[in-house]
Amino acid sequence: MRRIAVPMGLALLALSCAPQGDDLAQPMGWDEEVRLETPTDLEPDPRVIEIELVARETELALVGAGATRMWSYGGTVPGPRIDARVGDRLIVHFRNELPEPTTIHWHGVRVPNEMDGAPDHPSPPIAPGETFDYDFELPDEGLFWFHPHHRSAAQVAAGLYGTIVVRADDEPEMDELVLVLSDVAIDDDDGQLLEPDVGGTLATLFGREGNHVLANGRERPTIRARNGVPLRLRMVNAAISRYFQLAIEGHRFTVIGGDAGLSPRGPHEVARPVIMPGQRVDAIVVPRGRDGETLTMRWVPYDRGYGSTEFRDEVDVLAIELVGAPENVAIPEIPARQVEALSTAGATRFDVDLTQRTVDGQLVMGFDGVPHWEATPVAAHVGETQVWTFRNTMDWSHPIHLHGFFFQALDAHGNVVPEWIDTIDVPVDGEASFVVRYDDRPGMWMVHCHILDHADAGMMGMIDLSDGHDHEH
Ligand SMILES: [Cu+2]
Repeated sequence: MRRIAVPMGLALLALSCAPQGDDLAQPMGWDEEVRLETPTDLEPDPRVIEIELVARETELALVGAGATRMWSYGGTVPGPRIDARVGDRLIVHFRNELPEPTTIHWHGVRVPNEMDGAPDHPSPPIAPGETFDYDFELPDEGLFWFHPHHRSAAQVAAGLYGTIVVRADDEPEMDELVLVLSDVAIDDDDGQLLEPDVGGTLATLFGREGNHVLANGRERPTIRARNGVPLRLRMVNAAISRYFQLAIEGHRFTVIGGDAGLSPRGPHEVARPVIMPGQRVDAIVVPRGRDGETLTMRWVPYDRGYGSTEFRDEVDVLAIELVGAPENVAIPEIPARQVEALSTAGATRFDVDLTQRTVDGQLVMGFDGVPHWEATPVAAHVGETQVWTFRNTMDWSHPIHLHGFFFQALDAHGNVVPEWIDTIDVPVDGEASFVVRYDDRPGMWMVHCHILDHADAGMMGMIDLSDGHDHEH
């Protein structure tokens, strides 16, 4: 009896865990409350991922017991997690079943311009009932995400966001959780989403933060973690305005990566990582305590301008239930990444003031006073290097995101920081600069504030990247 009991037990364990991709070493059901859907791959070629994706209205019990009418990719919030390897081709057969047009933007992925999801550049938004085939390569490692770029504040706030994990061949083997941080604005009386323009101009200026903080679509979900064993948290901030500053009592985070996979800086410890809207942070925590103790990862108010910290409480984001007596497992060796600093010699320079004004009683935000719908695109050429400097005289920070290209930040002394990123914070009464070199993907590219209320109010510019060939003849 004893001899067959062991393999049977193992087989049962494997049956219940393997389909979800669980590591057998982790506690049973460790990620049950935070598991992200993984879509069915229709293509047998291991280097091609071909999936169907539908955006539609979905009723979900996100908060409390009642059902909230959300918009979702494939019926869940967040939408699916697409798992890939560097160099894979991703084909997404997308169908819009929403009552309004939409697009999908693949945040951080260096896609060809026609796959970027910028409305009318070159394709118009996908009308209700229509389809669009996205098809591109995943050239870089890292955690990426996708979301609409048409009425983005409203559509993302309604639940439209999903993730792509692109793995390199040499990533460390360890316990890992992809964590999609967001929030949702719900009328707690009827359980339904608040209108996207609730609060009017002042709310737009501040950037709307939902009244419920979500981790993988749940309010304060629980994971079960091995006590004293390093846990890799691959985090993306999918909230439309909220900055996530995170803390775990008595613990520190070892940051190993960001927007573009593992960081060339190598592992570095921080007490409270901050993740801007759109940004990714890859960090290891070693959860440790008594057997059965629950640690709590909290959202801590972060000063992103007027009203962002005053009279605000911390919010529990994720509960970590410790399983077993504490072990002493070291953080595994993190593979090194080398990134060369871009040279700013000969770069074209652009200085942009981030602005707000009122036109006919309407709030208009923009670059140098001009909203994106009136802006003249900035000309750029393939191979050109540009240095962009954003100055912020407003009362709120702006996380500026460039589509299609990674860039490198300039520090306070103007030195280039050799790390690829795609979002940079422009603090209150401050400025921020980045250097970008355009590779051979001509087209119209967006650069905008990732507080999506700000982007929709006009804080966005266009870069018209040409390859030097005259397409008129
Ligand atoms: Cu902004």
